[in-house]
Amino acid sequence: MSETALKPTDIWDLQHYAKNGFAVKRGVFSDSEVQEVKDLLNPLFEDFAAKVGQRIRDIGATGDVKPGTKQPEIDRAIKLCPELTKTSVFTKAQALASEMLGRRAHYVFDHAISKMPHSKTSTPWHQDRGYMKAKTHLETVNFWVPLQPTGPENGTLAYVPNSHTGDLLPHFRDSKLHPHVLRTDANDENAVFPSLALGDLCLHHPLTIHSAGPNETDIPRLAWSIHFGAFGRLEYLKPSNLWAFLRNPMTVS
Ligand SMILES: O=C(O)CCC(=O)C(=O)O
Repeated sequence: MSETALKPTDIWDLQHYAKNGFAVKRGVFSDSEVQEVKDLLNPLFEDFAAKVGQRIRDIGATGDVKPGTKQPEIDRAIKLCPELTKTSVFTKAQALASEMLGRRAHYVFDHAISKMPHSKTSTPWHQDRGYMKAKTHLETVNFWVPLQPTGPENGTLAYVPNSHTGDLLPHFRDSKLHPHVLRTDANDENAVFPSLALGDLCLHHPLTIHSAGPNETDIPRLAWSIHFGAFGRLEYLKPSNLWAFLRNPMTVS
């Protein structure tokens, strides 16, 4: 584990992002802005087992394990709770994405993940683009907003610096893991594990290799990921993506 790449108090720096494929921005949100999102997301996780479906799953709940007890996850929480788009967390992240893209950024995708207390479930190394069918390219900026202080002890996002400059790597399913989960083989000897205070965020490129480990603490580790791109969800319809879809129908995220 290396913290050295994170020594600057604020690596919100487009050069750092361009070089490493991720960045951390400190103190973006107030406690009440974070709380606002928690108050909207937490009810979505209630009675979780009854809600499991295509976009709602617990990747730790394999075999007899009850969904909701390990790592419940909700794709496109915004569809279930449109008020999320009115929160400062959303609008500030969108403004930062616009700064990065050099033009107005639009929503593409979001998901919320609650790593339950003492959940040993990990999110294996992957590139976000690995979850799309081959040749589907969305040029997004992918934010990860932890809703409590987060570090290696409760499953912060870990990054392999500079991994976004290579190709999309092969991603595999693993019979020991939940069927939704994909993993790639990563050389993680230089991986960094940012410790984030309440109000900090990190963001990454869709090809940056990242993962999240177990939660060894007594409280859930809730995080909200939001992806923005210059064309929003319309980018799925650009000819090369439509062609990829027609050749190999996918579940559009
Ligand atoms: O929050 C997690 O555990 C993993 C999130 C992740 O991989 C992502 O948002 O891309």
